[in-house]
Amino acid sequence: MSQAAKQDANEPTRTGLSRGALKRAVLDNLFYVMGRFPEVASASDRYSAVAYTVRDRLLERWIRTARYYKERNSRTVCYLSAEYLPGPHLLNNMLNLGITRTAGEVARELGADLAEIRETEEEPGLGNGGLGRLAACYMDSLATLQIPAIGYGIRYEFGIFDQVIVDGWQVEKGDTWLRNGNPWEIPRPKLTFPVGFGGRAEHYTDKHGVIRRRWLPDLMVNGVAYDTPIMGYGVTNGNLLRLWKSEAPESFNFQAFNVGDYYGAVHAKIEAETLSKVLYPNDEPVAGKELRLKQQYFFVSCSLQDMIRLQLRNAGTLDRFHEKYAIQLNDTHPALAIVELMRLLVDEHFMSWEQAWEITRNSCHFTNHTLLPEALETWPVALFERLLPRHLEILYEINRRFLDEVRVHFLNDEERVARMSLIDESDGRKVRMAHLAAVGSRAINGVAELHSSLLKTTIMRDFHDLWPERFHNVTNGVTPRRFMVVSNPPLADLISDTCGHADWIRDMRRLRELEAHADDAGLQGRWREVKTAAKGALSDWLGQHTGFRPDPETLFDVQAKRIHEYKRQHLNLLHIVWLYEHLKQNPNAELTPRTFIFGGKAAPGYFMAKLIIRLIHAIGEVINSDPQVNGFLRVAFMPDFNVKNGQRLYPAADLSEQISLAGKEASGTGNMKFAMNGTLTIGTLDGANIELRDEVGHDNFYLFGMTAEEVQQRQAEGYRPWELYHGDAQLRSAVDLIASGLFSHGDTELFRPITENLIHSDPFMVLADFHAYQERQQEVDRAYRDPNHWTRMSILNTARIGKFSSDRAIAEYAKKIWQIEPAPVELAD
Ligand code: GPV
Repeated sequence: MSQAAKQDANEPTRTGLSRGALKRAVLDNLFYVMGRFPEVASASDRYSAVAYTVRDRLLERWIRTARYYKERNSRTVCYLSAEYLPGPHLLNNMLNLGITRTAGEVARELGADLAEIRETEEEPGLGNGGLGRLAACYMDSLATLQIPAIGYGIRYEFGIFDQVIVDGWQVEKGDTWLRNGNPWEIPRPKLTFPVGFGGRAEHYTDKHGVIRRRWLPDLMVNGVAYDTPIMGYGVTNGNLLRLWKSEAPESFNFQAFNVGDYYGAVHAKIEAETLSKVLYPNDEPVAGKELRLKQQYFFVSCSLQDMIRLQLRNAGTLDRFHEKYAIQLNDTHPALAIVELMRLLVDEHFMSWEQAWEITRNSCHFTNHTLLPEALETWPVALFERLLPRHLEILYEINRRFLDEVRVHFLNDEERVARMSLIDESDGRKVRMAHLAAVGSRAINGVAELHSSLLKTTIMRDFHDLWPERFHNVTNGVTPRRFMVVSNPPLADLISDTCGHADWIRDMRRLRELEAHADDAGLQGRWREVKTAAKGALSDWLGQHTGFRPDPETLFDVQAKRIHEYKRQHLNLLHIVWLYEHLKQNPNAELTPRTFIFGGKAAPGYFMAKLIIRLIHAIGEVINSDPQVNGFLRVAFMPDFNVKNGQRLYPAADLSEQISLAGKEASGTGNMKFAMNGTLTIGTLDGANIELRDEVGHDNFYLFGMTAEEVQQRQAEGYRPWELYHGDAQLRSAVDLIASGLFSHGDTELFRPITENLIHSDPFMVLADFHAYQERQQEVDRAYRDPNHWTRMSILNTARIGKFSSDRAIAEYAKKIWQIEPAPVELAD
């Protein structure tokens, strides 16, 4: 035996990182955990055996971290989010542990293939889109920056639906991500908290003769903790993602047996378990759904009870709760935390209102993620009262004190008082969750410069007048670990090779070192090879899954995000239709061959979004089978866009479409993921696009369209899309071609809702921006024909994207919002 092999043999099977230790562990896990031997193991067994092997290694670090944080009683960030979209864990955890290469070798030695094993993994789709993915990026950066943090959320049994396409329509399929088990989570059956619903509040006299108020719920549910370790990259720190599953309390059955209502007991049990069953698949507005409010209260209450338990264990009192915890509310979905924390402190821990409010207001911080008025959460007071009667009383008391403050600050302004109230009295009584979040938080932030400044002048204007010091901006960021290193290893290797180090993975500003090589013919050649290979891989995947394999030699123009009218997939489509017509009329037109690729899910109840998916397919069907244009123009749709499929898309894109109407997209984060992978952007001055363009350089970004200010002005003047339609022959013929039935086998009804909407109301001003968009696209077309110039721009996009690392974003939250310091954990040997 060689020296190295001997060392390997001595390494512990559950923690060792050597090849020998890993190999033994995989075989061990296959045998003892999966109950299989290699010859009969399925791909899923192999995946699980490898996953358990990685998990064992995480656990060691994770438990060390937990012990260290506990000993130091470290200040801790508690990120409250109804959604998390972590994506597949396996490769990311291998990367963070630094064992990707060794693991690949071990797999080969065992006659398996890491690429095949990773395909087997089902991702936890516990979110809809940007907001949930942002939470996952932030968990990654918190751990990497060694900041103690717990992510709290819901362990949905069914995450976001799987999208399949049938005859060009989206069909939703239930997501059964837990079908084959989940090696990454550790159930904590003993760590449960009771959560009440309904009933009433009453007065009682405590043992000191003090009259107090309490809540007598009529339904109890238990929240059980499921923990997933989140490792930092290249550090020992491992944080905790703690998701709550709802269960019926055991006592249920017995109670019912005693009174003989067996059916009632079983029914109540099912109702309790329904709470965490399914994620609401709407990425923005969810109208008045009782179950949704229950979900929000359920996870918020479990999370706060857990924090209180930890603080009582460590400090014996709750007086310094706000020094121990920085609670971050990811939009208003967890805003009930403000009321629930008040209830727990006052009703259950007998604190005075004043002290409880001081603690609450100093613990909570609120991030807003949208300006869309229809997406601002409100709950009918009647529903709120039925589910949470005691909370409504507390909310009224918060409101009473708050409105007094407003009156004193702005004398004689009852209109303002009505506007700011936590209760909207204008149209049925409703609780305004954004107002609650603002009143109960120390800090309020938007997610891009433009968004944060619009917040102050639009939906949060009155609050900004009252408390200007509470307002901040933290521009979103995404993790380079997942969106570069895991998604695009050849690009990561090329960058490390060019820079002579891999430190950029934790210090993204160092990508700037690439700039010096942007014109280097050698780098440009390799850069193109990497991109072309990624395009080939994407083409193969699309070929297998849709039957259409795009030509990797064409320009890949990609729009991948949730389908929404404000994101304007239909602007992209109008341009494609115009191009098609143009090509038909000018067969000799000089044009860069292009493949337009779309991806994205529509909310199941969002009719227009679903029709847009249908239209993408309809246009694709006609164009792709028209030999007259096929050298130049193709349309593809990637079904089931999720984190895993996104990882195939970002590396392969030449052009990224970020074309929302200015003022509508709070930030956008896809824009960053594409640019990191050397994709150029065509985009509006919306959300983080503005900052992205400033960073990568105006010459390396295809800008078009109205500014947010121009949009406001135009709307104020009265926007008349039909005039644009009649005044622009090219625009008119593109719209007319859709209306003509060309793309619907002569059916002139199918797409009428889209064309009529554009001509007569066009709320997202597609027609107003069409011309500018088309012109910019022509410029893209010309630029792509000069490969050296294009590649230079591509390299510069990657080189200058450093700002958009979630590490930068989290460092800003830590400093400006949370006032928290890193707590580095050492891995002693
Ligand atoms: I509010 N966002 C989302 O995905 N779901 C929501 O419920 C809400 C916002 C998105 C915004 O639309 C994006 O602009 C933003 O980049 C993302 O949240 C993360 O901040």
